[in-house]
Order: sequence, then C-alpha cells, then structure tokens
Amino acid sequence: MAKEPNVNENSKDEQLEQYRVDDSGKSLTTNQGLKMAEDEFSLKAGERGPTLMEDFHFREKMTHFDHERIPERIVHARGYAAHGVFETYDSLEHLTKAKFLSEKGKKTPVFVRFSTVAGSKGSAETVRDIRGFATKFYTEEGNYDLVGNNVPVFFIQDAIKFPDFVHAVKPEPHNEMPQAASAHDTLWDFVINNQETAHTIMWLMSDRAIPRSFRMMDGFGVHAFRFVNAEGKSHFVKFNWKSTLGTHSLVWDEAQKIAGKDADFNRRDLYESIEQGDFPEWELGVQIVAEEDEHKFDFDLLDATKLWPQEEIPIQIVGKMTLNRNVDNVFAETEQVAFHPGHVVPGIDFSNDPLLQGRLFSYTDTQLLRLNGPNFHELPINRPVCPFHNNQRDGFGRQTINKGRVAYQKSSFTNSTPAPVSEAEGGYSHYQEKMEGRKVRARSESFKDHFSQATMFWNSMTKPEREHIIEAFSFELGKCQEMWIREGAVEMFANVNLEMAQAVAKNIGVAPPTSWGSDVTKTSPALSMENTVKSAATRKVGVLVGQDFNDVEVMKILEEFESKGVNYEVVSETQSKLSGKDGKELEVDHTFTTTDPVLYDAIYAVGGPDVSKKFAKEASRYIGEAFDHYKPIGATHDGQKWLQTAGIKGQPGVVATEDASNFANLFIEAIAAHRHWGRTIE
Ligand code: HDE
Repeated sequence: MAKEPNVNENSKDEQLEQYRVDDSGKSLTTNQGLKMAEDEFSLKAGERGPTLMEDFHFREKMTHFDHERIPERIVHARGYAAHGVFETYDSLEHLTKAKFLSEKGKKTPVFVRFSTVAGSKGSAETVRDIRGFATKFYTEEGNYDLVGNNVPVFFIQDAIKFPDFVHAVKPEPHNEMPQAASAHDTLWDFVINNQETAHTIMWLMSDRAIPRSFRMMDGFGVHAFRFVNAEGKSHFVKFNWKSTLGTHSLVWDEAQKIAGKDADFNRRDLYESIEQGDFPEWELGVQIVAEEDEHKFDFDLLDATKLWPQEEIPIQIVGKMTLNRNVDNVFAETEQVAFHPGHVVPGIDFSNDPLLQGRLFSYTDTQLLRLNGPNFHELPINRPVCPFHNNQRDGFGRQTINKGRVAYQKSSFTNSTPAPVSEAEGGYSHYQEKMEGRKVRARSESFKDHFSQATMFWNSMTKPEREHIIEAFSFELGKCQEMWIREGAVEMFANVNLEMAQAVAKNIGVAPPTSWGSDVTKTSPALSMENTVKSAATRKVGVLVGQDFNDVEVMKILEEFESKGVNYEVVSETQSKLSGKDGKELEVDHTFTTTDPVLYDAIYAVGGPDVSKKFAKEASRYIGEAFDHYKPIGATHDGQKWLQTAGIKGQPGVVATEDASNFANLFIEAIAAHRHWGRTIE
C-alpha cells in the first residue's frame, strides 16, 4: 500500500506554488508562446482601414476576454475567502477515526469562503441575510468540507423545497427586484405558506443577520452528522465554529448606509485584517449525542429547523482555526473553489436529515454547470493534498495524462489497480445503519412543531435584541405590497410571541392578533449576542484631528490604542499632513468625504484650536451618526466641545475626560462593549 502523505499546515500552499505564475517583467506572448511586437493596434489594411481576419493576436485576446466569465453560484454568489490552518487541541479518537481530529496538535491546511446567500455576485455585503461559512480541510485522507452557515438552523426541512425557497427569496422574476433583500412579497408569501420557516426567520430578523464582520460571527454545520470511531461506534454530532472575537452586529440603518458607502465592507475587513496580521480565529466545537439517546429530546435531531441547545447538549471545544493568508487570485481560488457536504473522510458520515440528504446531490450537480464539467477537482484550489487515483478519464479541461490502456475495474493487466482499500487500511466505508420503512413522501410527526424553538429564541433575547427583531419584521413586512401577506405573517408569528406580533402589527398597519401566543418558557442564554466575548482588539476607530492639535498627549493615546490592538484611521478636512502644537506630524488617512462614520466601530474627536466651520460641521455629523448607531464616542482636548453641542455628554458609551492619561483605558473599555444600547436616541 502507498505510504500516506505527510500533511502539514504548509502542504496546500506548497502544492499551489507549482501553479502560481508571475507575469511581471516578462515578454508578452500569445498563449502559444509567440512573442509579439505590438499589443496596442490591431492588424489593419492601411492605417485607417478595416481590421484583418488574420490578426490571430487580436482574435485570441478578444476571444479569451469574451469567455472569461462563468455562471455565478445559484446561491451564495457573493463571497470572499482566505487560507489558514486548523489545529486539533486533543485527540478525538474515541469518537472519530478522522485522522485530522485524532492527534493532539495536528495542523491541517484549510480554505474558508464566507458569503451572503441571496444576492448576486456584485451585490452589497451588509444586507440582511444568512452568511455562508464553508471550510475545506485539506487532510491526508482527502478533502473534508464543512459547508455551514452563521445561523444554526435552516428555513426548510426537506431538500425538495429548496428551489421553491430560493425562487421566493431571490429578486422577483417579473422585474428582478429587489436585489439581495428578503423584504418583498414572494419571500413572505413563501414564509406564511411554509410555517416550518418560523424559527430561522426569527434568526433572520435578529442581529445575527447583519454581522459586523465575517470575523465576528459563529459558524454552524446545521445538520446532525455522524462521528464513527475505529470500533465502528457512531455518535450524532453537530459542528459549531466559535469566533474568538465574539459575535457582533451592525445596526440596520448603519448596514444599509454601508451598502452604499462601501459595498465591499465585509471582504475589505477580512482582507485588511489578514494583511495587517490580525488573523481571524474560530474554535471548533462539537455537540455529541449517543445513538441510544436519539429520541430523548423534545425535538428531532434530524430536523434542520431545530438547534441543539448548548445548555442541554454542551459544546466541547476541539480545535482552533486561524486564517492567515489572503488568496493570490480571487477567480482562481475563491470563485473556482467547489464545496460539497459530501466531501467527507473516514470517521465522518451523514445522518438521515432530509435536507442534508438532498444537499448531497445538489453540490456536485451545480459544479458541473458552474465549472463546466467533471474535472473541477483538478483545479488547483480543489485538489486534495493526498494522491488520488481511479479509472475516471477525459472530460472538458482534463489536466492529467493518465497512462496505460486500462481504465476499468477489474483487469488482469493492472492486477485490478487502482484497488479499493479495506476499512482497516483507511478505506471509506459507510456506517451500516439498519434501515426499514415504507417508501413515502411525508413529513415525520416529529418534525411538526414549528414554533417551540422560535419562541425559545425570542425568550432568550435581551430587550434591545427584541426591539431589533420587531423593527426588522416591521421593515420587511412594511415593504410587502399585499396586506394579506402582512396579516398572514403577523398571525403566524403570534404563535411565537403575541406581544411581538402585536407590536409588529401596529407598525405595519394591520389588525393586531388577539389570540395564540405560546406557553413555551424555555430559554437558551447562549443565543443572546449580549452574552458573547467582548474585546476591543482589531476594532477600527475614526480619529477626527485638525491642525495644531495637542500632539504630545494625543500621540500617547494613539500609541495606547496600538498597544491594545485597536486600529485607527486619522480623518481630517484634507489629506495634507497635520502638525501638532509641539511640531509632531500626523499622516491623514482620509478626508471626511473619502470615509464615513458608518465605516468605524468608534469615533474619537480631537479637533484643533482653530478648525474651519466645515470641519466642525463634519465632526458633528460623524459624532451624531456614531451616536445614533450606539457606537462608542470619545473626545479629548478641543474635540470635547462637539459633545457639548450635541448634548450627549454623560450618555452611555460617551467618554470625555479632562484627564488624557486615563482616557485611552476608558475609551477602549467602551469599544470592547461594542454598542451602548442604553442611550436615549431622539
Ligand atoms: Fe447550500 N448550496 N444548499 N446550504 N450552501 C450551495 O453550491 C443547497 C444549505 C451553503 O462558498 C450551492 O457550490 C441545497 C444549508 C454554503 O462556495 C448549491 C440546500 C447550508 C454555500 C447549494 C442547501 C448551506 C452553499 C450553490 C437544501 C448550511 C456556499 C453553489 C437542501 C448548512 C459554498 C454551490 C461556497 C452553496 C444547494 C441548504 C450552506 C446550489 C439544495 C442548510 C455556505 O449546490
């Protein structure tokens, strides 16, 4: 048997290196290697005459250009990715024979793509939507793909409804509107006619659907999978990614404004963080249920509209993923990467979740169209780092030259190789679950409770989180043209919580429901984002500075930011260097117009003794907007007067102190809190 490859964290990078090409400094040639003497003018019959057919160089260049787009993903078209490494904390051998999880300290290269779901490839990123969180582990036993989302549940229970759901949420077909938005009639028509959507809609209406950053959201495998160990014992498992920076969101007004100010907000954040060494990290957690406990819960483990409350089924942290390298070429890597929940390794298997079962078909099928044939596994980003051999041949774009006359099993020429490998020697073998049943098209009785966990979600929210949910429902349904859709939705969500539905009804002009409600009192505190990790690290502060500012003290404060890992950009009226009153100079990153308050986590106003009216007006705008979005605001020196003017001194998260030496500490604390919901906003 061939020796298994020694995979380490650099294996994928080393493999990709053979495909990297640096064209700079080289002679220009055609794709046939012919050096060309001219690239600006096509071949013409006379300087002012028609272009000649024989201009092979023009034809080649134009043809390539004409063909260089491929179909975008049918869902998750808008995405961004990075390379990294996964390190296993402790061996999980007792649960799974997957080698990348079976050795303490083992490092496996990974590639992760984040995405929105509904929008097309060029859509804005800060829309209200679920985010995709797909990870490819390049293991020594083949690629393992964990193709998850940033919410733990899904809209539907059975894969056969997926085309319907996606048709409903995508822009409406008669006028192709709205782009990347669920606030329209067809989505909500689908919702009220498919009440299994209730739980995931609660998540979609919550702050989870407008993450501040890909780096500040959790990931979930959603379905129950199986772990199988070397003895053949199986456990159900759910996968969870936990961001070490915690989970944090934008506010809706801010998210919409960012969509215009910087449609690339989330990818820029990921790209820049990696470039500057603020490597994003997630811990991998697993929830385990023994087979014999399958029916012990008040929900069905196989139902993807249900989460496994971590207070009932605790999360065991098993490793850490760090993203540490941006791609070299977005098309070659991010666009051509092909994920598939069916890419598994020995020790990981499927459950009978009917949503998962359908996905196992869809992902290969879609790559056949998108990547034009069955050889997409040969693209550099998709290649396993271990050898792969079988009798598959030919097809569009085949890269390998498979030698020999035999491409079939079994053969005496080849001694029937490539040969299957026994399970004991690492061959994949499906878990032998005992099955019996009639062939039916039906929903299991145990899948019929659509509201209990939706109510548990609501019960677990803090007051501001609940207010945001009501506002989100009111926005979305308020955009629906048909009153019967608004009424239907309010009636449906009265099953989750009556007061919530009544508040929404009032906002959208329909009769408030008077009955239903829910008697579910269960909560899961882990669901509230208020209970997450709070940290100022990697946050971005906009620092408003004018000429002759108090340089000695302010520079000290900025150094303090840096030492605590807080990033900042200096914003001023022009991009000319600023000099302080003691002659220290400060580079300006942005003017008030090349950036915007919505692009910062916090605003720090320094000002200067003699700033212009325009400066003062812009500074007030920055502070006002940051205040309305509940962001920390700090002011020292001349900057303090704007707080006075805005009348916001003393409000939560507004830090102004005469004592410059203590300012940085207090302000950084306010930044770590993320948002200050206790404010009175008029
Ligand atoms: Fe997907 N999904 N999906 N999905 N999905 C795709 O595959 C599909 C579902 C998810 O960054 C497509 O390569 C069906 C759940 C992510 O490249 C497609 C069903 C979850 C990505 C597809 C689901 C996901 C996709 C489109 C219901 C979370 C982006 C392009 C049965 C656990 C991966 C592609 C990337 C992409 C089908 C439901 C996550 C069409 C049929 C549940 C993160 O194959």
